[in-house]
Amino acid sequence: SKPAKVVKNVVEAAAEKVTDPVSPDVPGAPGSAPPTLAEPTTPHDPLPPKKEQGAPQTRTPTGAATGAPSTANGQQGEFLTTSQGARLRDTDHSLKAGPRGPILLQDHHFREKITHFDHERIPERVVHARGTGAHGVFTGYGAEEITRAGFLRKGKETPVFVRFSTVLGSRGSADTVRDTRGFATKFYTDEGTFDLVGNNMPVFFIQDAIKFPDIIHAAKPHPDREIPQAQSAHDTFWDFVSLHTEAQHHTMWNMSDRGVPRSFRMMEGFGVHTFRLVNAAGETVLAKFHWKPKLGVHSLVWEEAQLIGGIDPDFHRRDLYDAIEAGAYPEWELGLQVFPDTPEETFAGIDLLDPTKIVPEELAPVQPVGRLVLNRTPTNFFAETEQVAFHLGHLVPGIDVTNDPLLQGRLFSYVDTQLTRLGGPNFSQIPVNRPHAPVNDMLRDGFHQDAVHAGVAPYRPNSLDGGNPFTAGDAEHAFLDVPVTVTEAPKIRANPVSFDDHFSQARLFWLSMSPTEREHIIRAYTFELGKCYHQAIKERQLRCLATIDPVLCARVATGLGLPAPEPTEPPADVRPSPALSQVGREWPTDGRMVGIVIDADHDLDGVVAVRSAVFAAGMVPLLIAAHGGKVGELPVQRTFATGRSVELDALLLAGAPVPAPDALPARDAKAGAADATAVDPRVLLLVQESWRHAKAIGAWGAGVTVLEQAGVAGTPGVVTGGSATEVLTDVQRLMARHRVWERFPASVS
Ligand code: HDE
Repeated sequence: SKPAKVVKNVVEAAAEKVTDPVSPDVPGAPGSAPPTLAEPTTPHDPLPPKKEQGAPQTRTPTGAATGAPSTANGQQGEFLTTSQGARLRDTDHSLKAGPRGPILLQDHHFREKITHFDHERIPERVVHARGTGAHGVFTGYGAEEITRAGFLRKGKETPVFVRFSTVLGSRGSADTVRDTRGFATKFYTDEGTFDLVGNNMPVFFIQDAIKFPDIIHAAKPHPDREIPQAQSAHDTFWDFVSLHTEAQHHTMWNMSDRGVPRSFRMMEGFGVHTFRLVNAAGETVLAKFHWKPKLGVHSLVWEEAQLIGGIDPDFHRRDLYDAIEAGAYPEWELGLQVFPDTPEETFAGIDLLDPTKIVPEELAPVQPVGRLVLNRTPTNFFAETEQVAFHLGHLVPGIDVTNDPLLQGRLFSYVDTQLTRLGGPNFSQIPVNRPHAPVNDMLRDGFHQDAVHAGVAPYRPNSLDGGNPFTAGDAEHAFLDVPVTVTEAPKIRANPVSFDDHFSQARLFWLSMSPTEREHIIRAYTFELGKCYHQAIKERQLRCLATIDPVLCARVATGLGLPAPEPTEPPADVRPSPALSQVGREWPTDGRMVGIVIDADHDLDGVVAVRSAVFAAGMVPLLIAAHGGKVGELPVQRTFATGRSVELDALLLAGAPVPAPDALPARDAKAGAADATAVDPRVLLLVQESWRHAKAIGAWGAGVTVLEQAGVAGTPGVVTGGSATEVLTDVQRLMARHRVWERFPASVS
């Protein structure tokens, strides 16, 4: 038989090679001792636990130092290089076979530049594609009694990133369309990232996530013509919501002034779903999240929204950016409606798991638990705003989910969509998505892996990496899945019976509106249904309105030229919630836009004074004149060609500009010479539009002539006075109410 093969230690084998083969000291040499066998690697004791093994955090989204070298890679270097760092001589000409010859395949710089460019775009979000973001800071007020979440502790400051969005439109669509707005907040807390992915409306179209593709397919442009863009005023949307009546409450919110916000800074935000909060003692409550804007909730009027869609489609994006850059930092208070965690999960008869229902604030007041200030615009829109990835499963200890079937479905959807949108599973390593808490996961590899993970044992249990990482307990701020009892029930595709009420809260909202707001709602339904082609759809939606309110139904029916149907069931007996109305209170005017029409001949001293007074009041003055550059010493921000009333919150008239003779179009000779005192028609348009949109208007001196020529002198909300600053005081008082509400027709009481 063959002798057994002798396995040698590799080290010894190597030693044999370099040592004198005849030396008797060498193992294996004739006359030497037999070889001793050893393991290929030397076993060692487990390492002591590592302090932490954070994911690579070279810089945080808020710019906080992490100790690691910066990866900032902008246009700051001295020389242009390739992506590999080779300095370039020329980036304007491709490498050709002679000046008139074909491009050579070997031109790596050409191919790198074009290939990268070809892949610059990523898929836009399937919903909420159009949005804008900002960084800020959240400060807790203290809420230990109801939740152990550390970021709500009194005085605790947490960096945040917020993204506001419309839902339906593509990335390049207009900001001011009638739509719901997203209000998503990423809190980079010490206990992990918490995402509050909310909207500016507290209810949703559907009660079960499985219906999401249906509502979105219905609301997106028609599949054949791909129109209309970013609109709900079309047949497929109204077809769906009139058939799927649980959408009627949310639809009512969209048709109200909430569907056309004045500014992201002037929107409420809502978590929509009910969450479960747990405190350090393990006690739980149910809760709904609310954002309350410091500037109040305000809207555009519909004509303004439509005009802005053409004049400045980036209106909301610009407004947020300009306000932050100007130092008028937008602010919100985070508030909680808190309910006892009972087995029924209801409050005052309202099912807390039904996302088509609100709990009126009069029944459960919103308790403030912290303050949000947005104080920094993104450095790079794509890197931050476009790549931010929210997920309502990003929870922290003290906040847990409930069984709301819409919420449960969302828990699946967000990561799933981000895998495609951000190209793989490692999007949490993109700077804006990196947690500020140390990360020590065992997720490995995959597309776009940015981390160079050390260690050999990304599994548990292990002995090779010292057994770590270890799991945490309560004392170490571990996340707690609240051990709620899951009812023993059969598997079933059904909703609780309480979800069947689709109309009572739509009526509650309607009854809570002021007469002016109701008038706006009537007009919105009439506009939207008037854009539908199918008679049957209009009639079906009118039947829904009849069940909500017969007056609403009758008015919309008149506008459509259709008979008003009888309600199929008597309108619900509900109590209004005055907190839902936007009218009737006064709010700070910080960051509001005040247009001032000037000309070289009238009271420039007064303009200097009023301009300073507008700044001092925390508002933004825009001087509007016939031409750009300067009038006297004053810089002009808008001309009669570039300025339009829709970007203003109030208008002041210091001058009475008449058109320069050569600016007039050639007239019919019979019409004779133009009236030398006739104010420039573009100024009259500014005044008349401001008036029609119920904005405060003030004039002094020559400006009073303009009011007269525009036909608005002496009407509500039009003030005159002896001096510029006196007029501004009155105008600011009117602005605190947002609009001169008396100017709107208010036939519905
Ligand atoms: Fe979303 N939603 N959603 N949603 N949602 C997305 O996630 C989804 C819902 C909301 O600025 C998507 O990353 C389903 C309610 C905001 O990046 C997607 C359902 C509320 C944003 C998705 C809902 C929201 C999104 C698309 C029904 C208010 C923008 C891109 C169950 C509480 C976040 C993405 C941002 C984005 C799914 C309903 C808010 C497809 C399935 C209700 C603010 O995952």
